[in-house]
Amino acid sequence: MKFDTYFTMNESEAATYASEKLAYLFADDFSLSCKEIGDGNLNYIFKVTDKRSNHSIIIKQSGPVARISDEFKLSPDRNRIEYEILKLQQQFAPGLVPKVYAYDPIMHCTVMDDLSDHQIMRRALMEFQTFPKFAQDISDFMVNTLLLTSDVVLEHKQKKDLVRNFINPQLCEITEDLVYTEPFNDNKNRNDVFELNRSWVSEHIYDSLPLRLETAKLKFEFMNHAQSLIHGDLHTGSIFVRQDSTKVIDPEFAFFGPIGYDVGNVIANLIFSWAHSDAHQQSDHKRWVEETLVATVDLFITKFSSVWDQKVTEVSALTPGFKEYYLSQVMSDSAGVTGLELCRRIIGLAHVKDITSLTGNIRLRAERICLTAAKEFILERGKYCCGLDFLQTFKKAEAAFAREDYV
Ligand code: SR1
Ligand code: MG
Repeated sequence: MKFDTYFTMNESEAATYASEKLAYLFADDFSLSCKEIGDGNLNYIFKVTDKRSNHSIIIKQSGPVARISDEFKLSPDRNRIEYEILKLQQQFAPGLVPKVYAYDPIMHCTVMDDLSDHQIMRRALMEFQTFPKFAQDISDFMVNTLLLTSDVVLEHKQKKDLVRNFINPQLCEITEDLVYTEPFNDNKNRNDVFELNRSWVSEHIYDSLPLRLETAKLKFEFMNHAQSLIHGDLHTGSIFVRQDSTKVIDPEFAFFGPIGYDVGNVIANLIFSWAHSDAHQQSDHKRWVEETLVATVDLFITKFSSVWDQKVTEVSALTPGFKEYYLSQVMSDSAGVTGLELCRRIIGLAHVKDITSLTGNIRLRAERICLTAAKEFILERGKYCCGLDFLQTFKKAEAAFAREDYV
């Protein structure tokens, strides 16, 4: 096989691809096997293993349509974006992303480290595992990849070159539709609402004009605020964890957008984990998630402020009071996005297993707590200054939905 014309590979073709194109990554006497292990919404993930040495690598290939639905026709060029971003993120946040070895612009695939010694964070959290380094690592990742790619640090023309290179219209369109538009509009959408919450969602979400107005404002903020090179899909399915290590994967939604988009995604997905542990009455795990969420926000703020003091040289950004103004905008955006992500994973097309694995009244309650908190995050986003502020909102929503009323 020549692999000089693009086609989507099956397992045996990916093994042949590795032996023809990637032999330098294996010992001389390799004998390869391959398994497709992807469970995401978009791409194919081939794990190629040398049966003799047990050494393995990952080949990630983009198809012309999304796996979740062929309604989404996508340029496989997203693979180039992912490769280039992973290399940049390795520079800004060393050790916190997988190492990449190669990119093939014909076959639209990227070759990277196999992280099989880690676990997908969402799955591990659903088993009530805890990860002591997570808050430190993810706050480092966010501060370093976000602040260091913004105009307050980068020379402005260099930053504009990066903006041009990482323009990502198709994947941004998915986010604009699935996160910002459809969950708040009950017509012409692909929403998938849990039967027992259908009328509640109509009354409290679709029929709320203030919510529609604030989400419209946030949508134009997402589309027009080229603040930093954001990951763009930083949920717990995009994070691999081990007790002593954290790796962020899947940055194909990356583009220059608002910093709060990444921060809000992390917070919302911790809240999904919290709701899952709450549903299973795992109070120790719930407490760990609460502490981790508060620590993540507070560490993000402290590190953002100290990296700002070390790295910012831009003359206007050095004006006294500007750092505090900038950070307060970031926190407000983060709260807004926390609410959006909570809504879209419950109402929209792409759900999360933390919630869909629940059934009956237990799921009804988990969804209502998340959606009630989501409304406050969006409508009152200006009030969030620290981790405890975030915690208080979903604890208040929890208190409003007393367990005995719903189980
Ligand atoms: C059509 S893609 C649906 C979702 O999966 C990705 O992981 C993103 O979160 C996207 O919104
Ligand atoms: Mg993904």
